[in-house]
Amino acid sequence: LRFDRLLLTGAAGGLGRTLRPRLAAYCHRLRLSDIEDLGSAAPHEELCPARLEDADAVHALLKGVDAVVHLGGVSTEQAWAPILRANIEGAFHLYEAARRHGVRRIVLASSNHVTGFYRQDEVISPADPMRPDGLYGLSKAFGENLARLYFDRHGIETVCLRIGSSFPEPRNRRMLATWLSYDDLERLVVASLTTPVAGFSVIYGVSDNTTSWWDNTAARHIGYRPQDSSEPFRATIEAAEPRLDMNDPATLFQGGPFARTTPAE
Ligand code: 15L
Repeated sequence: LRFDRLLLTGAAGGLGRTLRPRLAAYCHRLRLSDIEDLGSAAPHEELCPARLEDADAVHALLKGVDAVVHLGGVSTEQAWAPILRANIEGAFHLYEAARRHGVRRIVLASSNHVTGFYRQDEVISPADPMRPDGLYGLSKAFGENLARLYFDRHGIETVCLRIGSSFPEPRNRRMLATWLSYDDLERLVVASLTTPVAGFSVIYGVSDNTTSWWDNTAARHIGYRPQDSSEPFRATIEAAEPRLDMNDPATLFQGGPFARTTPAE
């Protein structure tokens, strides 16, 4: 057990529900937050529902916490108002609260949609300029820059995880490149929490897939070694999706369907 108290935000979401039982092994107390129902608390758990745009609630959330896994916020492309409240104002409140309460390490769920307008025939690294594929990706770009500011100015360490597609199995052709297995997700989050020197790091959250758009050499210093691959799913996925529409932005760009024009725009 490395931590006295860890905070997991977005604990009722897809990845929050996945990490909730897995993080128990690394802390004495796990504080869980979301706006959705968190169910009932296990003996080691503290349930703290909070809206991220509520500064007071977020400050209370960070009190007495050693490190944060921040998954909370909007996780899809949608209208600007909810993105502004949860991902921009919410991220700001989180970092201000971390500063005020002396929290030294944050693992930030960023997204591959920070660079979603690179093409699928390009291999990029975290050093390449951001190219968000929509308002959601833009909000994640803000989160990464916010984290950078709070490291440069206040020494709060952040590992920004540009998560690809984390589901039980890859679901389509694109996910052959972007899939992050749940076991690799746990490896990545635990490495990000426990590496002695994290500084400000940006890493793609992806398994060891044969097809890859992301050079993840930058992940080596935190000790993340993916052990899963989408390759065993390839034949089934390609058979189900034999043709690709080469005029569809979802085929051309790394962000897939997020790179299409949406009603929000
Ligand atoms: C994301 O950022 C979303 O939160 C997730 O639901 C997936 O759609 C993922 O990206 C993806 O790119 O597959």
